[in-house]
Amino acid sequence: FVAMSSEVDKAQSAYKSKSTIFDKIISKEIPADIIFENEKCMAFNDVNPQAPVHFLVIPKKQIPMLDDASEGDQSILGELLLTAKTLAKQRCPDGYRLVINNGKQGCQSVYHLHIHIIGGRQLNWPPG
Ligand code: IU
Repeated sequence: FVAMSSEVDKAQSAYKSKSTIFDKIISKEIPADIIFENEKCMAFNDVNPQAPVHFLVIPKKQIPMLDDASEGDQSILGELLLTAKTLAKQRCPDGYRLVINNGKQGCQSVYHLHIHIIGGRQLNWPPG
């Protein structure tokens, strides 16, 4: 018997909805450990960190998943990546990893596009 990891569990039962908990973090309705914010995006520490450094970079615009991003999202996608890089470089000078989980089998549990930035220890490859 192998127990299903809770992250997989969550992803199995997650679905797209009009708004998510990340919208409430953006609007400050619920608190988060915010490390960066500008008019287009926000970064905050993950509540369930998988490494010494684990934060998320999200667009303020509602894009449920990478699948939903379009040509018109080019500049926000670039902004997310550059924001992730700038923050990661400061926090993880020896290296880090970016991850975007997309859909059920990709283990996505919150349907608001987000980049995971993970580091602060030696990471393994391949991921599970
Ligand atoms: P995923 O890629 O959709 O599986 O990642 C969602 C992440 O959001 C996951 O790592 C959660 O720990 C994290 N998270 C959070 O930081 N704050 C929250 O309120 C919720 C999830 I809900």
